[in-house]
Amino acid sequence: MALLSFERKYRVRGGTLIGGDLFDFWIGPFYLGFFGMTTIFFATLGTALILYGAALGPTWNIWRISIDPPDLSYGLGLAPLADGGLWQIITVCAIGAFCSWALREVEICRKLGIGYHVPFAFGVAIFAYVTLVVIRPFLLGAWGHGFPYGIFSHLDWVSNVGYQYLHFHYNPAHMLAVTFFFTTTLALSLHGGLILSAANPGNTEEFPPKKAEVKVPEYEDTFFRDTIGYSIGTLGIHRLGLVLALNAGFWSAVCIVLSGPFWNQGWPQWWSWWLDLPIWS
Ligand code: UQ2
Repeated sequence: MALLSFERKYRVRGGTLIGGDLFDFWIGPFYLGFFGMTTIFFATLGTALILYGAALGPTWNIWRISIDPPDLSYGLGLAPLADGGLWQIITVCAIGAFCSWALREVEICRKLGIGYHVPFAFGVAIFAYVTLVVIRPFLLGAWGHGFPYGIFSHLDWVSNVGYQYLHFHYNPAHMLAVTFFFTTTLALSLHGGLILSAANPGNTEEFPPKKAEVKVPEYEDTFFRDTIGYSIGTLGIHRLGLVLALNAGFWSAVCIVLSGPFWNQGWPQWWSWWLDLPIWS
C-alpha cells in the first residue's frame, strides 16, 4: 500500500491546520496529525469513562448497560460523577473526538488538494448529535434532556420522547427527514444497481454485444433516458446523493429541536392551523 507511486508522491509534509510538522506523519497506513492525537485522547478517555460507568452500574449485560444523563433537577449545572457527571464528561469527549476526526479529515483533504465534502458531510452528522445532547437540552434548561448512552436505554428514550408528543410522525420536519432517508436509499439503490450493471454486464449473448465488457457512461445515461426520459448524469447522481443524505441528517436535527423548545403540545395538534383556516367558515 504505502509503496504505491501515488502515495509516494502525495505523502509529503504540509497542509496541517495546527502543530506545523510536529504530528505530520503516518503510522503505517494511517495519517496521525495533531487532530489524530486529539482524536485518540478523547476517544480513549471517553471509552475508559464508559467502562468505569458500566462498572459502577447494576449490570454487565451489554444490552442493558446505560450511562444516564443527570436528573432534570441538576438543570444546566454539573452533576456528581456517578449521578450524570460521567455522562457529561463522556459527552464532551464524544464531541471532542468527532470534531477532531472531522478536522483530521480536513487536513487530509488539504494534503490531497481535494474538496472538503466529506468533512462537511460528517459535520452534519456531528450537528445532529450535538442537537440531541447539547442544543435541545440547553434550550430546555437541563442536561437531563439528553439521551442515555446505552443500547436499550437510548431506544426507550426515543420511544418515550416520541410518545410525549403523541404521534411523532405528524411532526412536519420528521416527515421531511424520513422522506429524505427513504429517497437516499432509492438513489443509492438506483446508482449501485446501474454502476454494477454497466461494470459487470455479464452478457455473453450473440446480439449485439459479443462479450461482457465494462460499458462506458453513455450506456448508463441511455438506460435512464429509455426508462424515464431523463438521466441526471454521472456527476449529478453523486451531487443528488450527497444533498439527499445531508438533508436527512439536517431535518432529523430540526425535527427533534422543534419538539419541546418550540412546540410542546402533541404533533397532531400542530395541524390545527389547517382546520383553523378561515376558508372553511
Ligand atoms: C443517472 C446516472 C447515474 C446514476 C443514476 C441515474 C448516468 C451513473 C442512478 C438515474 C437517476 C435519476 C434519473 C435521478 C433519480 C431521482 C431521485 C430523486 C431518486 O442518470 O447518470 O450515473 O447512477
